[in-house]
Order: sequence, then C-alpha cells, then structure tokens
Amino acid sequence: MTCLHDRHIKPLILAGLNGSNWHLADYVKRGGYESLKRILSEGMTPEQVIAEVKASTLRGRGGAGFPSGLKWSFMPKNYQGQKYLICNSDEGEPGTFKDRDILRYNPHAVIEGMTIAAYAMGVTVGYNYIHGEIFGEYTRFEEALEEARAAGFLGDRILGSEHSFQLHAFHGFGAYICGEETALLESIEGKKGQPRFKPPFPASYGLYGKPTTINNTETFAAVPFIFQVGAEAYAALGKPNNGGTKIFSVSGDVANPGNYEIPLGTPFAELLRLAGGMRDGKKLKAVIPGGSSVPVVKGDLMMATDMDYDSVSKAGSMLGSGAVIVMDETRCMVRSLLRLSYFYYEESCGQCTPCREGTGWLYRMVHRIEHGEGRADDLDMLNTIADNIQGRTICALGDAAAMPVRAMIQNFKEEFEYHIEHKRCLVPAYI
Ligand code: L3W
Ligand code: SF4
Repeated sequence: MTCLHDRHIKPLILAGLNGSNWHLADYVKRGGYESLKRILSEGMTPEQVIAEVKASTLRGRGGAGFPSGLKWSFMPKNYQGQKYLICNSDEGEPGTFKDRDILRYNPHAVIEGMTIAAYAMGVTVGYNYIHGEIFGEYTRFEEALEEARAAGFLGDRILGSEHSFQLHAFHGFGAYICGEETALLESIEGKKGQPRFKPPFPASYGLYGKPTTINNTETFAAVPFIFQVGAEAYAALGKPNNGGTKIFSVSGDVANPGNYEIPLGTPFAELLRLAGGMRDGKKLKAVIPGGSSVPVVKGDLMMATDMDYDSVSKAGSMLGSGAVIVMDETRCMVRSLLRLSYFYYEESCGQCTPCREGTGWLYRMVHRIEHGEGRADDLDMLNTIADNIQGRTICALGDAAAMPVRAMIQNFKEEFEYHIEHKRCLVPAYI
C-alpha cells in the first residue's frame, strides 16, 4: 500500500500505515479522535458540523460521488424514533480493493468519522456492513470497536457529552448486490439482499423503515481530516467541487499495482507514473477509471484526463469508486467484455426482467463473438439489449451491465467486427 502526493500536503487516510500501527494508541499519536473531541468540547452544533462537511466539498467515495454534506442534511431533524447510520464496506466490484485496506490499516478513522456523522445527524445506532468474503478486516474492525469503547470514544455519553452512539460490525454475505444501499438494508434486516425501489430514499425510509444514512468506508474515513485541517483547506487539496484526496486502486498492466492516495484532480498520467508506469514498457490501450461498472476510456484520452469526478465525466466515463483498471496493447477487448458481462450476469439478483434476462443475453452474445460464432448483426443487437436494460431496472446493476458493453463497442468496434468476420482475435495481428 502506497500513499503519495504531489503538493507537500500530509497524505490523509492511508499515510505511513503498515498493518501494525492501526491500534488506538497509534491513531491517537497521529492526531486521531482530536476532531471528535474538539467538536464535542467546543460545542459545535450538528448544523455547524454539516455545514463544514458541505464546505469541504466531500463527495461520496462509493461510486456515485453524491455530496456528503447534502446527504447528511436529508436526515429529519426532529424525528422522535430511532435513526440509523450505516457504513457500506461491502466492497465487491471488480477492480476495487481500497475499503479493505482502510479497515485493515486505519479502522479508527472510520469509527471517528462515523461518530462525528452520528452526532451531526442525531443518530444513536450504527452498523458497518463488511463484505462477507473478507474475514481479517472484520475481526480487526471488531477489535478497533472494543478499543474505542474502552477509551470512551464510543458508547453512552461519549467523552462526557450528551452524545451516545452504539456502533456494531455486521459481517455481510459476499453477494455483490448487497453493496447496493437498499439491498444492504434488506440484508441487515435478515432478508434476501435485493434492492428496493427508490424513492423513498433511505434518508426517509431506511433500516427497519427508519431514517438512515449510508456512506462508503472511505467517505467516513475522510471526515476526521476535514475537521483536522479545516473545510477550506480540505477542499483546496482537490479541485472546485472535487475536494480532498481520493484513494485509487490501480490494477491491471502496471508495474506496481496498489492503492494510491492522491489529491482529486491529479492527472491520470501522474497516477500511472506513481504506479510504476506500464508493465514491461508496453503501450497503454485503455483504462476503466472507476470500477468495472463504468465505461472504458481509450488510453490517449485518459492520458489527457484529470482524476476527479467532473473531468472523468467529461471523458465519457465516471470516477466511480476509484478502481482504475489499466489495459495494455495485448488485451483483447472482446475477452475483457466477456469477463465483465459474466460478472453482472452472475450477480444479478433476478428481480427485474431486463436485468435478469438481459445480462444473460449480453453474456451469451459476447461469449459467442469471442468464440468465433458471432453473427453480422450481433453488435446492433448488443446495443439494443443494452438500451433495453439501461434506465429500466430497480437498481444501478442493470446500468452497470449495459454501460460497459456500449462503451467497449463504441471505442473498439474494429476488434468486435474482426472477431465476427475472421472468427479470431485482432490483437495478435497488430502487436
Ligand atoms: C435523498 C435524494 N437521498 C440520491 C442518495 C442515495 C445514495 C446516494 C447516491 O449507486 C453507484 C452506482 C454503481 N434524496 C437523493 C438521495 N440520494 N438522491 O445519494 O445515489 P445514486 O442512486 O446516484 O447511487 P447509488 O445507488 O448509491 C452507486 C457505481 O456507484 N459503482 C459501484 C461501485 C461499487 C462499489 C463496491 O463494490 N464497493 O463501490 C461504480 O461506479 O454502479 O452507479 O445514497 O440514497 N433525492
Ligand atoms: Fe436485481 Fe438487476 Fe433489478 Fe438490480 S437491476 S434489482 S440487480 S434484477
């Protein structure tokens, strides 16, 4: 795990951590829990805390990039019943591996961030939903919770204040769809992890039908640092409307795959350099900049793009959760799409027909193209199927299955046509 930065700022979430300095005492030495102490002892009001998070321009790090302060402000203020706070650590998308490193190396940042968020929204109970296929991180988070409770940073009347917050770890079930926020809520309730219709959004109808806010692990881990450095300084680390640092999980054909924490707005070329450049000196062909759900971008365009939400959108894709999959000139795009299509086909929860049936059709058609059995009208039909899935399903998994198909065909049409016409791959022909 590497944390690098280029503006002489202290890296924030994964800085200098090595797996043995995650304990409470180490976190406190790094200035941990100071933000929580200050907020509670200086009598900052919940409204002031939310205003500070809004001013920081922090955006959700789980995929959608929704403004975090705005999301917090949706929680009803004078609600008399139970409200809940949830951390979404159900990282399961191909290419993603940042949240497990945060839980492994800096679990107290998540706990402190959640405790501050709970104070801001008047919430007294929270859960961290941790992906069911990771075990060490779950145990570590449990240990960190014990440390925080014993030190008075969690539980009843935190640090002698009026604020109480009971936080628990919840080990999930390993299904990708449980990372969708409403499927996650169903899963905690003990039901099959299937997404609900939205609206109503969780802020009004969440866990057990109560007002609930759900943020990603990295989002919560960033919160203490906003209050350490101040909202303006945090925002200034990035670009306007894209404040702070972001952890990018770089995988694929680079020399040094891993997590890199850099200011939002850093050029992709710099991120690639930090990751050691292309492996074996090969040429960059394409990048999936935000996890397998987002459209692929051609290498040249990516080299001219900055790594922030707005710049990556302008390049025709999404920053998503920051899982950057780098592909070199030897990668076959038909084969890559086959792998992605299989993932979504396998992970569809089956509730809506366009997704349940459409993901299977996409997979089988790409399979036949890859295996030399493609037909002349297959590309048009793939696009038609993608059109009939996108925007017509309960949750974003349908869109996530459709978008990569369209983008792959649009950007690398000649490879798909070559497969159909010649019944073999174009790539070996041109490298
Ligand atoms: C109240 C409104 N709340 C929106 C809330 C909403 C949610 C957040 C964003 O999907 C994406 C998806 C994946 N009143 C509201 C409101 N909200 N309007 O804001 O909402 P939304 O629907 O835009 O996104 P989402 O459903 O949270 C997340 C993409 O991320 N993705 C997936 C990554 C996967 C991982 C992983 O495995 N860990 O991160 C990557 O790009 O496709 O599009 O909280 O309730 N009017
Ligand atoms: Fe389930 Fe797919 Fe519908 Fe989402 S879009 S609810 S995963 S069937």
